[in-house]
Amino acid sequence: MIIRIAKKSDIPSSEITPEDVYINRRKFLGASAGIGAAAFLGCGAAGAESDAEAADSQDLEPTSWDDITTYNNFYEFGLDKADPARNAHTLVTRPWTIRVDGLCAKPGDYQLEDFVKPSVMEDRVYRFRCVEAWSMVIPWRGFPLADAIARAEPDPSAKYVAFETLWDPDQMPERRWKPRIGWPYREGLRLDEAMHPLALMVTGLYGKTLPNQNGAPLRLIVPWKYGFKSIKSIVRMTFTEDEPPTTWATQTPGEYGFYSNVNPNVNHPRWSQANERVVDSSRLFKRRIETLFLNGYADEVAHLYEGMDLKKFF
Ligand SMILES: Nc1nc2c(c(=O)[nH]1)N[C@H]1C(S)=C(S)[C@@H](COP(=O)(O)O)O[C@H]1N2
Ligand SMILES: [Mo]
Repeated sequence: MIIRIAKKSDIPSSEITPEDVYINRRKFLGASAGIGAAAFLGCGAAGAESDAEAADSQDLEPTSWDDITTYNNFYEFGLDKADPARNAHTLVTRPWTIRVDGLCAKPGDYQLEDFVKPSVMEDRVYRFRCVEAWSMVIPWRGFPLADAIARAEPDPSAKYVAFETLWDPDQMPERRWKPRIGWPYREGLRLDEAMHPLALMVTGLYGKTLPNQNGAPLRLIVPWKYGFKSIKSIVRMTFTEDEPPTTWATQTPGEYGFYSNVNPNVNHPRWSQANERVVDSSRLFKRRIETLFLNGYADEVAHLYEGMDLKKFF
């Protein structure tokens, strides 16, 4: 297995450019990129793997606010990418309670305001890779999941942490898929993965409050895993001894595993994971880049999987 070295995976808050700077930079880059695309007309757009540009782990040019907030997967609000932005206004995010339970010393029902500690909020620009082979670069605002876990004081017997999304058919219009997907949406991590400082509990985007379609008021972001691990609108966090059942791995076990680490060497049974389409509606021509092992975060997280056969534990 080829392990590509990630040079820099996140930008400390001190280096974050405010949104207006992002936007100006983007306009400038967008214009020059347009000329480049026109010059290469005829070279073929999306498609063949060999056409994908080499990915640069340092290229963290953020995707636009509009793309991040209108091209979503949040099946409770519809199956089309545009549905969550259209429908998620019915989600009521205040008051919001998070139940912490299972194997821990401090279980309980926490109000959002008590669960989120404003003093430890950070801005992090992460690459985000969906299992459907598209990607974005997203400036999240949140706090380390490790903080929330430490406060719950998990028992030594706890080996995993499971999460659940709100399921309220009155607020969520996509009821037809309930039997197939088995909502509430569930996800989980091994506890050592969850404690890794790159794993974030997210409450914001571009320094603003997280829009409902992106998983308000509280979602998970695990940047080295496929996007579906990053569960939205979390109402429950449970510590367990055994690997918890997760939505997609339960639904289609041959296609989605519990680990779901981004891995260009392990294809989805129905498509390649070797490269990804960069979501950017401002570009006339689709751009594809190579997918990096562990989404470019191998330097930081590859040790978590030492000795594991990642083709078996996909
Ligand atoms: N509750 C819930 N969480 C979810 C999903 C979902 O359908 N429901 N979709 C997942 C998938 S497949 C992806 S790619 C990301 C999309 O996050 P975004 O819309 O903020 O880009 O959310 C993940 N979390
Ligand atoms: Mo996804």
